[in-house]
Amino acid sequence: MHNILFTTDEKFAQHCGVCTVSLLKNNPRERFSIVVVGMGLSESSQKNLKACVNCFDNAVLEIVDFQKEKLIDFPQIGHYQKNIYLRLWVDEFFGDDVEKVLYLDVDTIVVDSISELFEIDLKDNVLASVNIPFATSHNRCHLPLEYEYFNSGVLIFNLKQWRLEDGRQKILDFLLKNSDIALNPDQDALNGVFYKKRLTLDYTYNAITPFFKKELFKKLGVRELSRIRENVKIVHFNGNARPWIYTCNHPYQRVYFKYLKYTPWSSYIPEDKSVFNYIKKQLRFMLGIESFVKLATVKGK
Ligand SMILES: [Mn+2]
Repeated sequence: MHNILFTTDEKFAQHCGVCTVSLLKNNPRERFSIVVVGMGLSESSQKNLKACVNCFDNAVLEIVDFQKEKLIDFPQIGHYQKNIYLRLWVDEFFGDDVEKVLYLDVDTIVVDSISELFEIDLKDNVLASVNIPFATSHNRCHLPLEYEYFNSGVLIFNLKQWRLEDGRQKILDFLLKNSDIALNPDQDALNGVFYKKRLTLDYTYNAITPFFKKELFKKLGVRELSRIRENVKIVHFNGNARPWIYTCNHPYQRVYFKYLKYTPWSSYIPEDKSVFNYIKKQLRFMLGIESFVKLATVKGK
């Protein structure tokens, strides 16, 4: 049984459902115990999320209502809501016997088997995560230059080590000391605290938006970029690349909508869907002003 953690608010419940379906569709031979943590999720969202696993016999989904009082000591930084911190209670959402938990941001979709992730020996590392190429965030999280900065949207927690090291307290200490500079609060803190105690996963496990842009990450080289695009396992719609917004031209937008069809939110229509915007979308490619690449094939069962 593999353990999965999602944290979501009401607005992202639909995307959490889509990600859940994508995970189960592409990993039919694995068994999953999924925990979704939210603060005051509506009855209908809870019902809908549970319905997402109904047509799969390899998963159970449990919803945990997080008590907001627990967040009292955590600083509110920038425009970020405090609910970004919920994942830090990962040790409380799973039993004492659980050693490994895969945390996924709800703005991701799984498009291939990720069974290998659960076979990795984490040794005494606290985390496993995926680097952001060419990141320039070292200074603000006191990260030595010889270490790479990682994205916190896909994380494997080694719960044994997390408990041993009192991960949540260390992150809180870091945030209280650095609240003026932590631009991406939780992500900066995880980097700043655990850079020596984490494993690096391949880019294909957290393919953030720039991997699908024509001009960004070019320095990685054509071959490496195609390898990542062709072998992607988890697509992360971070930044402004929101596939549920119609005018987004991310090549995996249609895959998002494919999995949406298997959720109770299947009748969702983006507010900005119109003939005018359809033409605009196509024109951007025709005029060569679209920043996203167009892929001949996309993954995802
Ligand atoms: Mn994200």
